[in-house]
This record gives sequence, structure tokens and C-alpha cells, in this order.
Amino acid sequence: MNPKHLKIGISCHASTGGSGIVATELGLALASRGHEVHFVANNIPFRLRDNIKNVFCHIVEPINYPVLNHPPYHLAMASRIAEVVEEHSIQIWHAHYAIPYASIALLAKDMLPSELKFCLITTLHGTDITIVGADPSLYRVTKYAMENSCAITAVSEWLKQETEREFQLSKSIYTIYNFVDPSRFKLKNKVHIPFLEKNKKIVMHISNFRAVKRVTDVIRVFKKISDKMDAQLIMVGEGPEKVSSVGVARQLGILNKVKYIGNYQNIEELLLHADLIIQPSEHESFGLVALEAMAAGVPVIATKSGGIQELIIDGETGFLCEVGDIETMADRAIQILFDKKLQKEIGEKSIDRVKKYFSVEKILPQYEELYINTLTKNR
Ligand code: GMT
Repeated sequence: MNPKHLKIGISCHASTGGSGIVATELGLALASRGHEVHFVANNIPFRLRDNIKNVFCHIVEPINYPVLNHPPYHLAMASRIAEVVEEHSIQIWHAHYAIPYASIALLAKDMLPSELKFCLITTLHGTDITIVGADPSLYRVTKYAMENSCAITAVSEWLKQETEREFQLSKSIYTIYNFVDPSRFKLKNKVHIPFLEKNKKIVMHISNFRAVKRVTDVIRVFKKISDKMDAQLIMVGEGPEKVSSVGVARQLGILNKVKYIGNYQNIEELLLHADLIIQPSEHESFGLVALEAMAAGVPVIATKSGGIQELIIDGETGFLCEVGDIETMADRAIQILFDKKLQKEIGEKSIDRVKKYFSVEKILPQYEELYINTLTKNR
């Protein structure tokens, strides 16, 4: 084994969403350190840039035959992983989001002869445990996938504890926090973004608009903000709860102040224009959006629920409110938006905290060490 040139496979969600973004950024960072990285996914992952040295992407194309109700994507992916491992002598397979990716990788491993059996690392991201894995229909397979991984990581201490409580595993879980490359957020010039209105406070929410994100709370908080000042709300992302948030905005008579822009790839360009981010989730196992906002020096209002409390220090690098407490969230938002000095202070402390604990320089070596230790143990 050459620890400076590992051959690593990654499977993850290709669509927008934290786990796919983290997996992609991890792959890119590993490749820039000289490792060879092979993605296997149903599409090119959302943030994967073209023509990057040491990065390869293999797309899964399942058969679509009328007898089958659904194209057997998971089985096709297991076959593809086995092929990629064989062709490229992959040593580590890193599955992001336990279900289906860890169980698919286990099937691939099972298909391979003993000399090609790779080490499976599974990273838990949050809803794979709290919602999907905890569902009775998937509990057993989730537990099996974790028990049979060579190592498991969780993106926060909270998620690690939740998983231990829910699954009583016989093996340890390592906490490795999510990360960003702080230099990405130090843009010299603001890129012009046509839909942003001039001379208005810009409030943003970024998510996949799932129920857990409580997007209608964003609208209700914003209504209270817009009663006090000229402001525009930018809703970034797509998902099933978009419709209800539009409904609430219409009911409250503020739809003309809310702009839905769908997914946006270069989030750093957008964040440079934001005065405040509102993420009122039911829980966040980590809160990658908050991390990216903090890296850009933008204050975040989030909830006292889940691993995001390990990222945001309440009152210093953002504000944490009770889930559903619209009043307090609005008060905090108005306080920040009226007080430039406070906004700047929170922004500066956030940038420092990100550099100190959540930068690629801090986190990447933790993954490399885990890979090397796991390979050594499983030789
Ligand atoms: O937020 C989501 O529902 C998407 C989900 C994902 O897996 O794509 O996000 C989870 O993973 C992110 C990356 O590790 C975390 O930053 C998010 O906090 C986590 N979401 C939840 O726990 C709700």
C-alpha cells in the first residue's frame, strides 16, 4: 500500500443535497492530494467539475425492461462497483449515506474474489439514520450494512450518538465533521446576479425542501422581517415542500418578495450577496449549508436540534432557536439585519471558527488516517 496514492471508490447521491456534496468535495480534495478517485453514481454528481486530474466518474445505467416494475438500479450499481474495483484495483470503497449505498457496496464486495475484496467505509449523513434507516422496512438492512462496514463515520457527535442509541452496534463510529475549502469563499468581486433586488436586505434559505427543513417557517419568519424593512427572500433548491411554502407566502401576501431560484451550483457567488441565512430545520445532523454560509461570513439562524449545535455557537457564530419558534427567529433576524456591526462580528467569528475546526486542511487528514488504519487492520 502506498499511503500517498490510494485508490478510492465513492458512491453517493448525484443530485443536490448535503451528502452528495460532501462526498464530491471529499473526492476532489483526495484527488488533489494525489489519490486516485473513482465515483460511481446514477449521474455526474452535482458539484463534480470537469476534467479534474485523478478523478473518474462511472455512470450506472440500469436496464429498463417492461417486466420489471422499476429499473433495478441498486443491482446495476453493485455490478458497476465490482467492475470498477476489478479494473482499477480499488482498495477503499467509501459509501456516503448508508442506504442504499453501503448495502450496495457490500453486495459488490461479496461478488468479488478474495484478493479483490476492498475495505468499505460508510459515512452516515443524517436522514439515512434518523428517517430512512430508522424506518421499520429498512432498519435491519441498515444495521447489517453498518455492522459489515470496515469502518463507520458520522458527520457529528450527535449523529454518532443517535446511531448508537438506535442501532446498538457492535463496532465504534468515528465522528469526522463536514468541511469546506475556506479559500473558495474568499471571492474578490461580487458576481452580478440579475434577480437580486438592489437596496434590499437579502435573506436566503437553501435546502432540498423536504418536510424536515420546515420551509414554511422560513416564510413566516420572513413575513415578520419584511414588516420591518425592505427585504427580499431567496429560496434556493427544489423539493416537495416548495408548493406549501409558495401557498403560505401567497396567504401572507408576500409572494412578490420571495424568489424561488431552484438549485444553484456556485453557492459561494450567491452567499456573497446574502445578509442572513435562515435554516429552521426539525433537526440537522450537521448543517452543511450553515457551514458554507459561515465560511462566507454570513450569519445563520438555525435550530437547537441535532449536530448543528456543534457547528454554531449560539450568539457568537449565529443564533440557535427552538424548533418552530417563529417569534424568536424573527427577533434575532431583525436584530442582525438592523445592526451592521453585529452582522460583521458574527461573520468574522464564523470565518475563524470554520478555518479552525471545519476546513479541508483539518478534516481531510482524518479521512486519510482512517483509510490507512482500516487498510492496515484488514490486510
Ligand atoms: O438535508 C438533507 O435532507 C440532505 C441530507 C443529505 O444526505 O444529502 O443532508 C444530511 O447530510 C448533510 C451532509 O452531511 C448534513 O449537512 C445535513 O445536516 C443532513 N441533513 C439532515 O440531517 C436533515
